[in-house]
Amino acid sequence: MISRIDLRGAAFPEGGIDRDLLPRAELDVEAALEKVRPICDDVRHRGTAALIDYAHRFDGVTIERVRVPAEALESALAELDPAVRAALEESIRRARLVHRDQRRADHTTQVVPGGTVTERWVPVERVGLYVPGGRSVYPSSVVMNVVPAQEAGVASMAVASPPQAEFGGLPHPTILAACALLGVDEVYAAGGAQAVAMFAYGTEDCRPVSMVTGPGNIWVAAAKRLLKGRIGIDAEAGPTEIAVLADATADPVHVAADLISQAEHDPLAASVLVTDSEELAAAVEKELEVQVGATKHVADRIGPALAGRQSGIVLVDGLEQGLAVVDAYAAEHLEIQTEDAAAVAARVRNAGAIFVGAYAPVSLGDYAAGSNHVLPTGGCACHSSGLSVQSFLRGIHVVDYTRDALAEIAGHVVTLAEAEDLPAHGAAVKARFDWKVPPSK
Ligand code: HSO
Ligand code: ZN
Repeated sequence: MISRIDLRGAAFPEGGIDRDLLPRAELDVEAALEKVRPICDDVRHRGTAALIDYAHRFDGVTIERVRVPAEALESALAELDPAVRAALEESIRRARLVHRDQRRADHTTQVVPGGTVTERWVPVERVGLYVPGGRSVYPSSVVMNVVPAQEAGVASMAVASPPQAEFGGLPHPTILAACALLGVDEVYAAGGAQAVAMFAYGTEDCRPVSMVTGPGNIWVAAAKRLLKGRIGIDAEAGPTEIAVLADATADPVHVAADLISQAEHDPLAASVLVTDSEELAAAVEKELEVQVGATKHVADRIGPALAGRQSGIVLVDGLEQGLAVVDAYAAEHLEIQTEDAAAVAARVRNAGAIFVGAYAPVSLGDYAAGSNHVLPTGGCACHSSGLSVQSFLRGIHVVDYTRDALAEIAGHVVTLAEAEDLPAHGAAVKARFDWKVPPSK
C-alpha cells in the first residue's frame, strides 16, 4: 500500500540531500493559470453577476445573492450542535492565547544622537479569508484564519466559502456558525478562483481587500498566484503533508494513525515516515493495513494518498540521516517520535510545524493545540512560515533625523550616490546645507 525508499548506505552530501529523491506531490499550478485568468477577468468586469454564474457552473447551485445575510449567520449559530460549539470555543480560546503572544511592539533604534529608526507594526486594513468547501468543510480553518487577523488588529475582514446546493446556496452551516462565533459578519457564498477575484477586484457587494489568506484547491492557488501583487497572499497552499521522524522506540499504532490522519484530506496528501528501524517500518506497514480497513474515506482519499508516489517509508542509516531527510523534505507537519524527542526537534531547521513526542499528534494541532494549521506545503517550509499575527502586519520604518544628524552622515551619502552615478540623490542632501557637504564631525 505504501512504498519504501531505501536511502541506507546512500551518500548524504554536506549541502543536504537531493529533494528529488524524496516523495512529493506535484501540483501544476502554472497550467491552471490559463483556466483561471478569464474567470478572474470576468469577475473584475461583471462582479456579482459573474459570481452568480460561476456558482451555477462550478457549484451546481442557483443563488440570487452572494453576500450571506445576517440572519443566516445567526441561525447557523443558534442551530450549531452544542458539543461542536464547545469544541470550537476551546479551539478559539487556545488559538487566541498563542496568537496574542505573537503581537509585536514598535521598536525605536537610536542610530546616532538625533537620528532614529522606528519599526512600526501596522495591520493590513482589510483582508479576505478563504475557507474551502466541497470535499472539505473546515470550520477549524475559519478559526485559524480569523484569530491571527483579529489579534493583529485587522479592522475589516470578510470570509468567502463556496455555496452548497444542500444548504440553499449558502456556505456550509458550520462555517457560518464559526464565523458568527468569531464575530465575523461579512461572509460571501463564493468559492474557487472567483472568490479570490472577488476579494482582489471587489464587486458591488464586496469592497476590495489588500490581502487574501487561507487554504484552497488548485484553482484558488492559481488565482492567488495570478493576483499576487494586487493583493498580498499568505501562500499557495498545496495538499496536506505529514512527515514522521521515528526510531525503534516509536509506537507503530500511533505512527500509522497519524500517517492516515493526514491522508484523509486528499488523494494527493502526502504521508511520509522516515526511520532507521526496519522493525518499525514493517510494523507500521502492517498497522496501516489494519487501521485503513477500519476507517472512512479510504477509496477516494486515504488509499490513493498512501499508495501515491507522494507518500512512502524512507529508510535511513540513523538519526543524523533522518534529520537530513526531514530538513530536505521541509514538511508542512513534522512529528518527532524518537527517544529524547524534544532534543531531536530542536535540531530540525525546516518544517511548517513540529509535533514533539507521543502525545502531540498533528490532529491536535489541526484543531486545538493553540498553534496555527495554515502552514507552508510543497517544501515551502524551507523559506516560509505558517499563518500568524505577523502575516497580517507590515513593519514600517519611520526615519527621523535632525539637521545635525543628517549633517554628520551627509558626506557618506553623497559619496555613495556618486559611486552609483546618481548625483541627484546626493543633491537632495546637499540642498539642505546650501549645496555644500558639511565637514564630518
Ligand atoms: N491538516 C490540515 C488542516 C485541517 N485538518 C483542518 C483538519 N481540519 C492542514 O494543515
Ligand atoms: Zn488535518
